[in-house]
Amino acid sequence: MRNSVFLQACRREKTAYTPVWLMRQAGRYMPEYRALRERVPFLTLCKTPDLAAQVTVEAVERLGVDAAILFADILLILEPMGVGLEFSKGDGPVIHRPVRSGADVDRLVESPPAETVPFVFEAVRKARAGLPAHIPLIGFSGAPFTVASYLIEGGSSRNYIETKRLMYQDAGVWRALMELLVRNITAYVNGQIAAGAQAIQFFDSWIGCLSPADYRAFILPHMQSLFAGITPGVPVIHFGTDTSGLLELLTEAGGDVIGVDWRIDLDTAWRRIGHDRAVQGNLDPVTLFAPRDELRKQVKRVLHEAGGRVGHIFNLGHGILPQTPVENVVALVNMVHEGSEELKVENEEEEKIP
Ligand code: 1CP
Repeated sequence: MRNSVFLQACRREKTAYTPVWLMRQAGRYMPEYRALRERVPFLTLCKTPDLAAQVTVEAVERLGVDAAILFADILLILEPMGVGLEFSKGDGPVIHRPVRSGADVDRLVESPPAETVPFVFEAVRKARAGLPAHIPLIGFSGAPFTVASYLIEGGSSRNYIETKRLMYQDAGVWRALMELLVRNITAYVNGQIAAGAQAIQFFDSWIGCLSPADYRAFILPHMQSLFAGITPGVPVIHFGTDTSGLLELLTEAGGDVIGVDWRIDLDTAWRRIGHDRAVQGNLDPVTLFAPRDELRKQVKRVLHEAGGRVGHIFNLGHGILPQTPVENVVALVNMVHEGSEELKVENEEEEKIP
């Protein structure tokens, strides 16, 4: 397993080719998944370890990617807090009793994930057992801000008005909420690691709505304490979108690998992050709707920007969209593998030129 290309890249070791996996690689764009979902509601699927493991493993088999990501959701940890989680058809997630005040934060139920979401850890064990030995399993959690945004807004949001209102209104309440989420998320991901997850990704999907000054004041210390609590030896990927204004701060917060979206060139991003960290990204998910030639051109551009340096994990800049044609996703994985081997040969030949 030490020789898995994905884990090697996380550790910034030399790899034979550039590893690739894709956020949301198991999900609605896959006919097999849609067929399963016709029979099983989403939350039931997440709570049935055999099925969650099956979906995790099937995506790897279908795509030929270099890592698996556990089938679960960042919102699963909210249900045991007593806020009423529902995935309604079409409208996305709903939190029935959103948190809007200090009294609401005080009412949040805090209990060990091993008791409240044992099905996630069981899914990790089953997925690990079902995967080929050389394919690592990535566990994950939402990061505190992104999780809090659902908890406070009551669902998806555009402007995060309630979240920021709470953040600006009462520093003590905000801190209490962040500290509770950090404790909970730490136990949750360490539980996944104990069950067999070999890397962890923190999804801070909506962090890009914050100014750098607000990130520093309201988020950075909590992210640092989150990273400090993770079981050592397991690489952690720190992912966000719309983070072009925040890359230095995300790096300061922590992570062995920093996720980069497509709104910035990968080489520019990597320079700002520093070449002493690995990076993951950063193709626009919508290029998967482009003709093959354009897709290939874009894949080559990203690989070129990575410059054959150690520590690049190819991914999209955000998750695969549900309408994406599966065959284009398979083609992308092959293009990354072939393109990075070609680039490696070119680089080696250049080195030989006196
Ligand atoms: O209808 C369905 O089948 C449900 C769709 C779905 C799926 C397939 C949801 C509901 N969650 C998931 C699985 C999921 N979610 C995975 C595992 C699959 C994989 O990656 O292969 C992961 C890693 C997530 C993480 C997740 N959930 C994020 C972070 C990633 C991202 O896209 O930024 C977020 C924000 C969520 C919340 C969520 N879950 C589901 C919905 C509809 C939403 C809301 C998204 C939004 O607010 O726009």
